[in-house]
Amino acid sequence: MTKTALVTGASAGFGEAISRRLVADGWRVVACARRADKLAALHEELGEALLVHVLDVTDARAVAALADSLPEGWRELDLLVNNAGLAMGMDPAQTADLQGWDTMVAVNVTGLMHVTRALLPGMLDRGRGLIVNLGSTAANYAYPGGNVYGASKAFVEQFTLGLKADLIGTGVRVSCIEPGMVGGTEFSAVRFGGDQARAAKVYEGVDPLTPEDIAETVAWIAGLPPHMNVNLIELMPTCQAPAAPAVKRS
Ligand code: 8X3
Repeated sequence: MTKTALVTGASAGFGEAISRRLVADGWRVVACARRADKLAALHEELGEALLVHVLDVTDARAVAALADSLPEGWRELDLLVNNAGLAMGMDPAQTADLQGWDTMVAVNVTGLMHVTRALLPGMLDRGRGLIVNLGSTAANYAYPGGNVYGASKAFVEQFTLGLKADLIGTGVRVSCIEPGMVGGTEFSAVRFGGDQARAAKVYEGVDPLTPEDIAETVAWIAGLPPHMNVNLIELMPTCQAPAAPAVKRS
């Protein structure tokens, strides 16, 4: 039987690659994002296996109505990929833009929380389902300017583990993927407010992970037998390692 997934942030980057991969693997995908034009292009490419659903995860009312707003036949979700997320700015906490902080919390924390809460009842009724949350290595390895972004991803990790505790015995599984450096997405450009040159510099001379690597991981987790749960999985490109603690010498 064809399985159905819902992917947030499906208009670009990881979400787009994950949607593409799931469809290639025989899934049907409800692709959620704010940008209708990007979703329409993905629909054009992937066809009827992809359902476009325009959604802003920070719109609490739309998220609360999410399960009921899906068309008949698309409501029995086997997989939720909580992918929508962003980093805004890399300034130190003492000078960082508060609006950027609020947006990160609204999307990475509140949005993820609300989407999860909206879709959990259906999974519990059916006694099966999988939630895959996109975290980050930034959750566990702090770096200058990572402040609220890292903290929001630490939330994603801990929320995943909390869900795991709550969902024991229900048949619903939950996983957190924590990638390090991934290239080929708009993540870095968004982080630097559209400064493409600065964004590109991050990946200069490195061979980072790709969105397809993340999609591969989601596909692997989603294909595991029902008795297996990946709690947390951390990924880095071969050229990256957790940084040593900083020391300020006089
Ligand atoms: C992104 C990882 O290290 O580029 O989640 O902030 S990092």
